[in-house]
Amino acid sequence: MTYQRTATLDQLAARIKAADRVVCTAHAKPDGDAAGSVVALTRALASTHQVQAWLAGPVPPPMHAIIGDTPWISIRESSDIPTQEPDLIIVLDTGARSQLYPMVEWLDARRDRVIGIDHHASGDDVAPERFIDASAASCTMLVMELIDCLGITLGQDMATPLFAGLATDTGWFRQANADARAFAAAARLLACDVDKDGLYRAIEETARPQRLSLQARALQSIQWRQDGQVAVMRLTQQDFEDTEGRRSEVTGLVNAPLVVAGGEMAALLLEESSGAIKVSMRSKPPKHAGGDFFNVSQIARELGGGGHVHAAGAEVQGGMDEVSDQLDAAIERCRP
Ligand SMILES: [Mn+2]
Repeated sequence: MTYQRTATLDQLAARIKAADRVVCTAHAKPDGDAAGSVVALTRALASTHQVQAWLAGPVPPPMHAIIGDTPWISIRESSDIPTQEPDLIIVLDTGARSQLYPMVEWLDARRDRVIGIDHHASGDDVAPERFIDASAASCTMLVMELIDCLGITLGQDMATPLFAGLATDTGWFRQANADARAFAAAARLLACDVDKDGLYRAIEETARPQRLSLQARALQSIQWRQDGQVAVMRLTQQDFEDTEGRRSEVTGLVNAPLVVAGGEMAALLLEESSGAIKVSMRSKPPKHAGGDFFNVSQIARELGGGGHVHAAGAEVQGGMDEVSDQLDAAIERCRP
């Protein structure tokens, strides 16, 4: 089944105008774009509808900077779903059943009342009427266009979460998806008095010093393979004990070696409390379109895991040295 648009934004706006009780929700474990989309649309509809924001699964702490004082309902499991029936459910920034896990059966039972807005290239038939635009850098860009279709004036209260989604989904405008349309949207949102520096601080600069201690340990452990193209790092249970670092503070550390010019791939071996080793891998896109690169999805599959071509992982049973050797062998088999 193909994941394509089945409705225009004007048609979805008409569905929203005809509804009274509306639920706005997004993929579980919301990121900046998911939270920003839900919060912006909830605020846009607050004066005309009985609208609820539902955020599924654990909500990462930095998201609270985007949510602000907007009331929201936490859906950790299906029993958290309110009993009052909405007229319309708007699913944002995903159409993937696997990303809607606490709500997917509930949504399936209400298909005729579910609409979707998404910018991902793949998804499922959760929302029969949906607007998909995979060329949009963020879902919040599409929510901004929907707010226009609804005839609602964009205020700072909506522009702030919309900008947060756009900024985080483009890596703060550094990634390839930060195109002319994304910058045009950013310019319009910033003109609504968005405090971008405050948002950056509140979303991106929230670490504890322990994170840097863990990072120092990881960087200290780097071993370069494949003529300096691949960096392999390790973090052991002892490193966590010594630094008082948390598992959640490892997020993003794997990327650090990629600042090196000839470094094409980085891996982080993380000793789990279970004794297994979690292998996280990242690689750079090819220097030129169509060029060679380390396909970490393929390497992950060799290790019994999976993922995307430039971001993948696996959990492997065995000791650190043993798993490191397995990784080396997998890289050797899959090298470009
Ligand atoms: Mn997104």
